[in-house]
Amino acid sequence: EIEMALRETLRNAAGLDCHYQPLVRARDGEVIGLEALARWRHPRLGDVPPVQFIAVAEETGLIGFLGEWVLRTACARVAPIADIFVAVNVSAVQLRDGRFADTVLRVLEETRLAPRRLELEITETAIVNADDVTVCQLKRLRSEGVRISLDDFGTGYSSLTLLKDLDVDKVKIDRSFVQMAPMADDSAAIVRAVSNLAAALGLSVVAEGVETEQQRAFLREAGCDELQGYLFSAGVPEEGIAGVIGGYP
Ligand code: G
Ligand code: G
Ligand code: MN
Ligand code: NA
Repeated sequence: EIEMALRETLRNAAGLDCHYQPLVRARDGEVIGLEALARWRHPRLGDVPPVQFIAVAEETGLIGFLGEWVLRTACARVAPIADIFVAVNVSAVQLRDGRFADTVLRVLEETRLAPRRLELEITETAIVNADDVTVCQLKRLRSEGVRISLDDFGTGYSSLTLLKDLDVDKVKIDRSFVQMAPMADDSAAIVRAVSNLAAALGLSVVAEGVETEQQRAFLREAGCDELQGYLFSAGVPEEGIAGVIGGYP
């Protein structure tokens, strides 16, 4: 039933929406980016959680359409906002389609967003299990200036030593580690280790799921470059963007 409803929704984009959550520079609290988060409200099914409809879209081959809709919507919305980048989540299934890189580059042209202002968030599992088509497309997009970030880092099975071989610019430390640090010593140690290694490899580090000032202070001290979480703002609809950009000193 979700599949039928999703097909119908994608045909006219009704009920589909894109929310935006700020990414804050750890050093001074300036908002430097916005992560696009897909939302879907169906008249009968109500609010369907993204993990659920994205899984359905992946299984049914609808993810290409859905992903392109989110990408175009988010790029168009953020392009006119000076000095802010947009981060868009990309599923492993999208990357295995050989047309993906072309689609991204076309959307950038259409929306007049400079490639450097787009960041594609790929999960750790997708990158580690990347096939040739995926690897090739990620290289091409990076060579055009698009940034790649490794989402939910720490939840997969990759090792820290693998980081140096991956074609990525940024690592997003999963919120499960962020939220246990600074209270739990082992999580704090993981955050410090990832942050130090990433710095040594020239990668930026983002901490996700920051909810308290105590976490913020710890993460800044641990060397994270960017912070994201409810402490600053949850995802907001596009009308709310003006209210969440600016600074969180
Ligand atoms: O707020 P949140 O519930 O939006 O997101 C839940 C999960 O869904 C996260 O892992 C997030 O990365 C994923 N997600 C949200 N929007 C998109 C999207 O447009 N595409 C993909 N592939 N994943 C998304
Ligand atoms: O996997 P991904 O990082 O794309 O997931 C984004 C998800 O994390 C979204 O569902 C978003 O609503 C959620 N999220 C963002 N900030 C916080 C936070 O501070 N705490 C919690 N619990 N969830 C968050
Ligand atoms: Mn993400
Ligand atoms: Na994440």
